[in-house]
Amino acid sequence: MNYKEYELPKLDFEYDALEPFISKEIMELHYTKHHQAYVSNLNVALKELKVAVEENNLNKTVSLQSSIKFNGGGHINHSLFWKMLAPKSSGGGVCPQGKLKTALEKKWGSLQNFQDKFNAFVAPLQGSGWGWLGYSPISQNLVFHHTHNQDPLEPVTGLIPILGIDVWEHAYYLQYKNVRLDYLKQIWNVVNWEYCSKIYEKLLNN
Ligand code: MN3
Repeated sequence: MNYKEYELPKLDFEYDALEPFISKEIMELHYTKHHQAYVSNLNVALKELKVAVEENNLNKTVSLQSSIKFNGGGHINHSLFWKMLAPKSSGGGVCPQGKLKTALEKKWGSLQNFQDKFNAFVAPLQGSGWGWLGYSPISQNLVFHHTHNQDPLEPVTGLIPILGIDVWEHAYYLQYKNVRLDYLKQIWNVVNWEYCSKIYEKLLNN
């Protein structure tokens, strides 16, 4: 059972590049402290899992699952999140094009209405979690979903993430205080729709 330890992925932009919508302070803490902690704790849990499996220690093996789900989910979710954001100067906030644009407009009428409905769906999420625009391979439809804590969308629900927004307080509190909806309204300015559109087109072509 050999494997490579997980690492923090490289960011495609500077910490201050999403300002004024996401502050440098939030971005730096979020990436270097929060995301790093998920990666480090995942590696610790996997190291312990390796030993537990080799020792046929089933109690220990089972007890490690929640840490792997939480920290592994945190790593999956944040790695996606950084790709799904882009500074304005690199196309952040530019409306989706192609098939994703068509699908969003077909279902929600307009991009603005889609964003309003997404915000209204995600803002009331109790506690910490993520808001998602997912693709259901079964209904072949775009759907809203939210997951709690660091539950990653695809492994937990089977939906494929097209867009994921972190709504843990650490993602916005230093700038938007307790007003999660204000953060959600502003984040559309830095959504990397080009990246999201590529995921969607790839799914349709498979
Ligand atoms: Mn986070």
